[in-house]
Amino acid sequence: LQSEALGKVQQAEDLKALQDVRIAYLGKKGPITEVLRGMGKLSKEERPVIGQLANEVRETISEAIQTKQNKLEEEALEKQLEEESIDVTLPGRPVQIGGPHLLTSIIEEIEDLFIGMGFEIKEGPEVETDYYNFEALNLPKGHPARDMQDSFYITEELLLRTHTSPVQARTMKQKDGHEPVRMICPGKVYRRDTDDATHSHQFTQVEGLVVDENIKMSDLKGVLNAFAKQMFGSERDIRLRPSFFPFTEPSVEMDISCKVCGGDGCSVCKGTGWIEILGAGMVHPNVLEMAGYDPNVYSGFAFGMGPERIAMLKYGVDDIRHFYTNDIRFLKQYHKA
Ligand code: FA5
Repeated sequence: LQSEALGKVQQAEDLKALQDVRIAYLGKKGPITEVLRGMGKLSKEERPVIGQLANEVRETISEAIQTKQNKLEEEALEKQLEEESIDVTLPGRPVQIGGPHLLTSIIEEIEDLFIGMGFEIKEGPEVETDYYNFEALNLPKGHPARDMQDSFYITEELLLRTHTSPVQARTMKQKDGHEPVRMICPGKVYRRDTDDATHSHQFTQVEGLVVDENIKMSDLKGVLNAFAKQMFGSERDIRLRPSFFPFTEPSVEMDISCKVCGGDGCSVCKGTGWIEILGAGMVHPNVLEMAGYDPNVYSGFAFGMGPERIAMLKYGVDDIRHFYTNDIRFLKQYHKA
């Protein structure tokens, strides 16, 4: 019996087979248990002899099983280690690295330029009240100029802001009508415009506002000129054209000369040699007054620019929709190394 069991232990190829051998020979229904159970039937003389023998056989088989089990476990571990070993000499798989979106980079660049001129960065809500989006900006209900910015209304009093200008009114309110203001505010805006190469229903703006005693139109021109030269290069000129915004008086639009894309004939500049990038003007006295500033003491200028337009001009992007369709081939071209 013993040599038969030891033979089976040797043959067992894995832990499962070994367990079967253990059950077959040492289990409750195995031959050794049977012998020990039958001890009562033996004579007094036979009992110790058979008992000792049975115990010895059980010990021997049990030890053999244990030894075999250790061996099998060791082998399994070795096999696993071998399979899982890492070849450190293999070349790595390239990892796709993302980067900031071109618009994010442009907005950061604009922020840096204005921070350099002493401006602070402000933020405002994208879901805005009718009051801040229009009324506080000298656009009472029913004012025809509201049609200039077709809006997405949520309720009668709430809408998606159509421009970043409400942050002008919010900032002035915060300053309690007497502290000077020098801020820019970047953010998303929404209009019911039909999407085309130069229009998007959601786009970004960067608002600017300076309020203090003695702020003049020449200050506005100087700041915008410094911004344009730093953003586009010193060879670029700016041009202010008269325009209309209810919240500024006088109002202007700023064009920038078009040399960057090969001169007057380039498509972005539509053959005129100039392209409009922002609206601006001197803050209307009504707007100052509504925000608590005395227009006889304080004056200010404001501007609102479209970073999409600026990025298009700077990098020769010919369709605003490229910014929002998120084709990785387009976005990747503008990732800085
Ligand atoms: C305004 O939104 C004024 N709030 C700007 C302003 C601020 C004037 C402060 C005076 C003082 P306007 O609607 O022109 O103005 O838009 C400003 C800029 O946003 C435009 O020059 C253009 O660059 C960009 N823009 C306007 N509509 C769209 C659109 N649908 N898609 C992409 N960019 C647009």
